[in-house]
Amino acid sequence: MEIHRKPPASVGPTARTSESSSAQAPKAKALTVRDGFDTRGARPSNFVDRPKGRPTPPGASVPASAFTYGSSNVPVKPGANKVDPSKEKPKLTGEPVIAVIDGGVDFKHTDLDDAMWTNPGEVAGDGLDNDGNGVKDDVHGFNVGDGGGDPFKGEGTDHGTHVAGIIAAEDNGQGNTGIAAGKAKVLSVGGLYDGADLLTNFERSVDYLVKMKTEHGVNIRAANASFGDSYRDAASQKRWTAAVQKLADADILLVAATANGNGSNMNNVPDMPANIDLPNVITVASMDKKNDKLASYSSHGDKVVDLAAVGEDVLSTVPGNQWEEMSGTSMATPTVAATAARMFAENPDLTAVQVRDLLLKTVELDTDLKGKVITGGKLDINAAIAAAKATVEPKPETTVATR
Ligand SMILES: [Ca+2]
Ligand SMILES: [Ca+2]
Ligand SMILES: [Ca+2]
Ligand SMILES: [Ca+2]
Repeated sequence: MEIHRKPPASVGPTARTSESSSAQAPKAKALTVRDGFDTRGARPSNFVDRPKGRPTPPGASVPASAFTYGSSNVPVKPGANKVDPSKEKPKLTGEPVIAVIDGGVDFKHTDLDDAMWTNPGEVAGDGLDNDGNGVKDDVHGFNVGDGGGDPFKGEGTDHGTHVAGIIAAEDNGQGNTGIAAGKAKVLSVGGLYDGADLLTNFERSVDYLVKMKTEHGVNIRAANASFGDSYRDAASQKRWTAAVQKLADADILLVAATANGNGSNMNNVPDMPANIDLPNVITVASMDKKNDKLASYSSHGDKVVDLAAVGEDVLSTVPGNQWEEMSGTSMATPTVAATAARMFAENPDLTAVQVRDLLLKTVELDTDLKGKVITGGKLDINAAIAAAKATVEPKPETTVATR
């Protein structure tokens, strides 16, 4: 079965809706972006800070104890976070960093420039690899396509910038506000659709992230994967799994988009990396803009897709200080990644597997998702954050002796 793909917005000549689609694919190359098509065909001239279609704030949250599905649905497998105790690991401090593996992020965007991770060991623009990680001038991330330090280059930058904004666009009265605005930083791994093939680029992205976390102490907690493709050969599947296992070993959550296959069931599709069965992987389908039903363009699979989140008509950043609405599982996925960031911010001691577990346990059940996703539910941002907060050990009260 051929999985239905749509090209990144930046290479598309005009508007693409979920009905128009692959017929307009501008290039013959494999299309791997998990959507990101402009639903209007033009950039909006007036921006609203809170796009409709964004999951709504307070009130709707339900205590974790109210969830009825069995914990057997969310197995936590052993061996997820293998830690070599003999190795001295650098202490991770600061805000959680979310890696956006994608077409690159416009790190100069006025709604993102203060939301970007900045490499403290790197001097910008001197042509040197100051921090000795093998990449020159990697100040805000890495370009896996050309091996350089400028992530904002190549195909799919509209898509990558949009994904980044959903996570962390600034709460500044302009454009949109990311779910983890002010609480997380975005590290852009750009160039995913340039240079080598998707799998090789993914492996190199993982190596960069793992090195930055384990050797340079960058507080990378999750990677967003709004891309994917079907890989039928066992050798490729093994490589995908090995790369995701490296993320697991470094305690990095992988938030992955299922396909935009217009209702296709992904249970028996070797969709990488979304269908990799490792406990640090959380796989996301898209709800419609009302957060009422699975979006018509979204795929699903009650053995492989964990939950759904709003991904339709989501307003977010695109290059050149612009904002645009896009739809796809690509947009639903960073919604979950950003929520994970908020959870890591609440309790930095949580592991990737624990955050995944809490995200799944706090979903809001939805009859439309029964039999479609493992949890039968959709992301509940507030419940997830509250659950993370509840894991924080209360600090022992300091008794002030008055005499
Ligand atoms: Ca700014
Ligand atoms: Ca460097
Ligand atoms: Ca430098
Ligand atoms: Ca903003």
